[in-house]
Amino acid sequence: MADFEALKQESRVFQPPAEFVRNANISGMETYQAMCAEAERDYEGFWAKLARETLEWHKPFTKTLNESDAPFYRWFEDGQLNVSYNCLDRNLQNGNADKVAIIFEADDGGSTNVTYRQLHQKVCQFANALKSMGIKRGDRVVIYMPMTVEGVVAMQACARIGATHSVVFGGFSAKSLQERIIDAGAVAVVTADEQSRGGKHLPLKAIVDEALEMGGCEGVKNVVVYQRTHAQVKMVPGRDRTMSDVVAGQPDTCEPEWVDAEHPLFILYTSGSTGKPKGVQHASGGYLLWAALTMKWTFDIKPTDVFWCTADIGWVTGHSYVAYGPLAVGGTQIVFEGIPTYPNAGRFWDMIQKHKATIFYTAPTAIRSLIKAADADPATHPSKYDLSSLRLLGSVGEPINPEAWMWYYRNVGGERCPIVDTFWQTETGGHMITPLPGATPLVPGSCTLPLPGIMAAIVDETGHDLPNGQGGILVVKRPWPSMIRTIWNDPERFKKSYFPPELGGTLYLAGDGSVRNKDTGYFTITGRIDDVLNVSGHRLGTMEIESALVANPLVAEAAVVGRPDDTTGEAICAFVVLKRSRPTGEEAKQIARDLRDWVGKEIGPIAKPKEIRFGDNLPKTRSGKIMRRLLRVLAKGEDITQDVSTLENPAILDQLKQAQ
Ligand code: 7RM
Repeated sequence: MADFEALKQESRVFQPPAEFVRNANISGMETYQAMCAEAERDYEGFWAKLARETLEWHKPFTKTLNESDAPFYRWFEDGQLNVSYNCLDRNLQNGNADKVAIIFEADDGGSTNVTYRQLHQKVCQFANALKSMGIKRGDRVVIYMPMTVEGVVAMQACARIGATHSVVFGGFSAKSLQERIIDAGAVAVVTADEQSRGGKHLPLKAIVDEALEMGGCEGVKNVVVYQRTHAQVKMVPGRDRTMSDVVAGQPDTCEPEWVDAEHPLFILYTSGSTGKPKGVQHASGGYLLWAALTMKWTFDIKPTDVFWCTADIGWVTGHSYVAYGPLAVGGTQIVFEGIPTYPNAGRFWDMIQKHKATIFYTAPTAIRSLIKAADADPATHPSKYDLSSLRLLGSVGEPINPEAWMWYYRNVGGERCPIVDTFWQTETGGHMITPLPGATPLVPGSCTLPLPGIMAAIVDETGHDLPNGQGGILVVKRPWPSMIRTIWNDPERFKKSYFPPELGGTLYLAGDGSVRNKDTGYFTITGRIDDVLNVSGHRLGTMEIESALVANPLVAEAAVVGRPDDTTGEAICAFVVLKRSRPTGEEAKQIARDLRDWVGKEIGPIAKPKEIRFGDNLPKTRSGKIMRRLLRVLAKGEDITQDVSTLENPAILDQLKQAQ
């Protein structure tokens, strides 16, 4: 157990405010420790009790965890429920009907409130519309939508009828969208005419058309178009209809489809270490349980809170902490369509002031860019706004450096709000390692300790426990309810990726390195140990970007690495060998620009390399393996000090050293 006495000696430790300790849902370190001990003592009993208290079951479960087909774990498997019922109907019955569920703020600054009753009606109408198209339990529906109430409605409506949604982030290209539609075997796509971000209108429907025209998507029989901007878009007769058309005349109630707890609620594609994104499949019961519980534990949500998670519904954070978690606990939340820097970099602070947000959850990359912006334009500094409504701050998506943490703490939180630095992943469904605001003393840069019931540990390459102070591989020793169930269409890859035989086959491999503090046992995440990059909190596989580059007719070979970046955390650096001779000067610049656009088209703008360097070759071992380790050193602009005698072509390093 952690030695909390030791924390008192540390220079920068922030104790939970008295107010929090008095009122928090989990109050004090002793309570936290007692909960952890309870989970240790009776693991299944611990989870069963929480699942009964937190969710409403149509048919109660009698079996908590089935490990007979490990690592394909099954939770609450003989129980039945409906996720949308738990998020909406429950709130109509418990006095929340006229409570604001969503404060929607549009890109242009206009805002509207949607109550639980109204949201329920919208979801029911759209659920009925989906049913009228013949969409039924188990069918997959791809959602390619802007951050709007209708995006949440589309997700909840799928859940209501037992259809499995797969949300694709609106920044992904037609090609990426097509791949996901095919892999998921989608029967319908829900989209919008355009999205409005930062004052610009960006096409969505046209990208859907392009994706569907690429072929292989013949299973898609219906495309529903939410008219966000009312732009003229092509409508294919018999396939495409507007959202207002399909809901017109639909009843505003819809009997929920009761599904087994293990029924797939959604598939969300995420990058792995090979080229093809993985369709992470989540189950209804266990996933919702953790989305709701972490709202209560990590965010300490109370009936009067105004919760704001800035993540897009295209990412897992927008699933758990926009579309499901806040509704499952009857919370009021802000849904924001726009971007942090429009009309200026004070937008977040302005919105917190305007809507009196009490809990604010964003990514370190946003904080870092707003620090820079506030330096450049003091009018956008948080001190220019009244942020006194805030009581809790959160961080997610990548490690937060202590400098950014301190700025956030001082300038946004007014030194009164705890910061919960939440470590988790698409695969984990919800928070894993995070402070509890009414219990955990905070240390900037550390995500502190695992939540009760989460058996996180650090091991070596053979799966053996490492002592505190020694860096290693982050694993989870026991299954937990909201964990990934499988990779859609690829159970073998699921086993190999997350339960590798080298670690013994029973440990969940997160893919991150970590180290625990010698005295406190606090975890610090040291970054991915595989070929996954984290650029502005977005997960991207190096192989994915390499495949996109070599698909260009000019390119013979490409190697992609990450390098540290002050704002985006990591930046993408690509080393490219062309089929023709190595370009230099203006020509190199032009080809680099073309290749960046190419990657933007192949994957999406988020995957565009920040830098491209051309070489006659890449550094390779005698057996032909590209030495990415050396390329990472070069990308950082550092000199190579390692022994390069095993290289086939050491001379190439000099050529690749220079940025072009
Ligand atoms: C929620 C999300 C997951 C990867 C994960 C880490 C990194 C996320 C933190 C973090 C340090 C954090 N899902 N990561 N949160 N690293 N501290 N608080 O981001 O699937 O898109 O990414 O993100 O590397 O493995 S994700």
